[in-house]
Amino acid sequence: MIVVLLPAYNEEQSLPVLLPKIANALAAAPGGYRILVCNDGSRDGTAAQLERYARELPLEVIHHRINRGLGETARDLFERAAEICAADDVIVRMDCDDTHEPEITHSMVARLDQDCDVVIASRFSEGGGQMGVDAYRGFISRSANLFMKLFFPIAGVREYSCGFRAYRAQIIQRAIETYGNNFIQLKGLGFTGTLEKLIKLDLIGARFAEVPFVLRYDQKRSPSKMVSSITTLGYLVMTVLYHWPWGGWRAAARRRG
Ligand SMILES: Nc1nc2c(ncn2[C@@H]2O[C@H](COP(=O)(O)OP(=O)(O)O)[C@@H](O)[C@H]2O)c(=O)[nH]1
Ligand SMILES: [Mg+2]
Repeated sequence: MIVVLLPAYNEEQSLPVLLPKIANALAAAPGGYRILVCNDGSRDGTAAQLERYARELPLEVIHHRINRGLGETARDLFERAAEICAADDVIVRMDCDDTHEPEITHSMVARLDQDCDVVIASRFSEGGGQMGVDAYRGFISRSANLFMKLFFPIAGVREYSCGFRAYRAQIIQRAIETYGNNFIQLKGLGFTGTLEKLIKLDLIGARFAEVPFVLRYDQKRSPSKMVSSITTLGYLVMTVLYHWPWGGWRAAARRRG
């Protein structure tokens, strides 16, 4: 089974485009599929759209009455997925803003089957790229990824910040067992949790690979919700937490063996 996780915050315009695309792409998936959406206190018509699609598709919704941010939303989605998945199921997390094409899921799952635990849809892999990203955002995103590669080198990974990834359910279950609520520790710091998940999985021995992916920012209907100042602060906090010699994440992982 493939379980698709969607964090949604004010995505009434994108969901009616994205959900049918997911259904089309995965209708023939051998073990079937399910969609798990967390509606994170949206103030637009997101809830109504989800109610409508839940009648047609295998769709489950987690509601946050208050907007809690991407970190807490991801935690709830991953914990629920870990609950409903068997060890060899696949968890795919993508954005709700119709910039991640569900079709690519197939190449991600195929790659996952060849001996890895996490497959990243990568703009920086041969054949990948991005459309509709302005020069400023392109520069920021490239610099951020170089920073991450320098401070958190992970074999097989060049794309650190894009949240479109496929995970073997087993590795998520193991991470939640190992870290508990600290699997995503920096919940209040914007989009930092996307990077934190990679690092925490690396520290428990996950194997990574990338498949090429073109980010379709040109299809984005909603304004970006990334607050770059908070996310940058999150990266800096994480750099200290990771490298801190006395009980930092890396030191703790070494102690665990
Ligand atoms: N649950 C939740 N999701 C959010 C929040 N902010 C952003 N998202 C979702 O996270 C994903 C990434 O946000 P997005 O605006 O696409 O960021 P960008 O692609 O980096 O510009 C989208 O699916 C958003 O709906 C939030 O506060 N809560
Ligand atoms: Mg996006």
